[in-house]
Amino acid sequence: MKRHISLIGAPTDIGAGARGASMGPEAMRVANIQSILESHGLEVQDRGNLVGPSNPWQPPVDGYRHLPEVTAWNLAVHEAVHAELDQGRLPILLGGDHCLGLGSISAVARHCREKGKKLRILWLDAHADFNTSQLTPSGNIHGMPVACLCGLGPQQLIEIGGQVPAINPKWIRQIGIRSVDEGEKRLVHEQDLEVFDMRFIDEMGMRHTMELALATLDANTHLHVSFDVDFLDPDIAPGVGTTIPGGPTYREAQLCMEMIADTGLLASLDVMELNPALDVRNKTAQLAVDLIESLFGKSTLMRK
Ligand code: 5AB
Ligand code: MN
Ligand code: MN
Ligand code: MN
Repeated sequence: MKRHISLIGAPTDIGAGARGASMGPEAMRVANIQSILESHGLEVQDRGNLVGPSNPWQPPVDGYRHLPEVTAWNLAVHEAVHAELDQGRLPILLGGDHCLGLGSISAVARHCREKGKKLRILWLDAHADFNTSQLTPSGNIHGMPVACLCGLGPQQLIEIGGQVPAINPKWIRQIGIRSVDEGEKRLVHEQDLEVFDMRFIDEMGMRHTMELALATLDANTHLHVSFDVDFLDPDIAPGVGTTIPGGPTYREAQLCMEMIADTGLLASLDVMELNPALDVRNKTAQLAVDLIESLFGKSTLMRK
């Protein structure tokens, strides 16, 4: 894992169905993300916040809500994330809603192409985010970034990384999924996405799930984690726009993060969908920071 970290704030809720994820980056700072990572011996630079169009809060047009504004934000995220990777740093994107996973992961994919690296993406989420304009029940683009990355979406979004599709669906492992829309389900099957849903985690346990999700990595693999905070059970993480019951417990989430840390391959991270307007005394932001500590190698005892 790289020891030089850059925090990039993307304060927008442009792709979401509820307002408030725009306050996510500041809530993570208030929860001391920088000093806590520094306390683990990491060098951390806070690059401040990106700027982009404000949220016009309009209904969808042709199945997309705020497509021009979503495009502008994703272009800004793409350039910022790519610039950090180019400097050999590990970007942490502080969202912001999850439509920005497109800008972030397309930048990671571009970087991997340039450097001849393999890419593995862990998508931690209650949702598959695999809708298209035809399938979406909402028009909210935060429900579409994985499909866009796989080349299924509007031209201006799918081409952001300079190559269409930006990624191969085989590079993704989705974990914690428990809410997939009807048409979206068909597309997930059609594209053969590897999904470890909550039923799988219930039956097999988080340990076995993560062993499978992290199988076949090698020293040349860039590991990207896209952490939608609604992955977590809403009892412990109420501060998100789209809560779905039955998510990972505190211990399951910790184990998930610890096993990712153990690979030593984490090279970029998104922390998305945190919504301080719906949180209770910033506890969801604090929990996210706590889990990120584990992701960067904090453990109870010394480990070899
Ligand atoms: B999130 C829903 N599938 O498309 C849709 O939080 C919810 O980034 C999407 O995972 C949730 O509107 C998007 C119903
Ligand atoms: Mn480059
Ligand atoms: Mn999501
Ligand atoms: Mn979600």
